[in-house]
Amino acid sequence: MRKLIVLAILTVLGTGTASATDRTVRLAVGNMDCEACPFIVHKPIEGVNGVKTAKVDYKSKTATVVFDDAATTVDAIATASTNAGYPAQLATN
Ligand SMILES: [Cu+2]
Repeated sequence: MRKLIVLAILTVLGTGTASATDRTVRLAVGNMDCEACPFIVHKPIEGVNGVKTAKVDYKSKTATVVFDDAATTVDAIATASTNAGYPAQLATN
């Protein structure tokens, strides 16, 4: 029973109203120093297999990524951004 409750909480936190395996995460993206950077970093992130949409915001220096939990991981997405020259990590707020 306790397991079920924990699972339910995780599901609500992780997926919102999306379907079961969709997750939305916010990544803090470093090295974005001009308005063109979001367009550059957007490409490798959306190129990750399993990523559905990526919204990269220059002002807040974040990427909001919707991805299929069964197909990829937050780490893989962050690595794709990092490899493109924009170190990314899970945003803390
Ligand atoms: Cu730039």
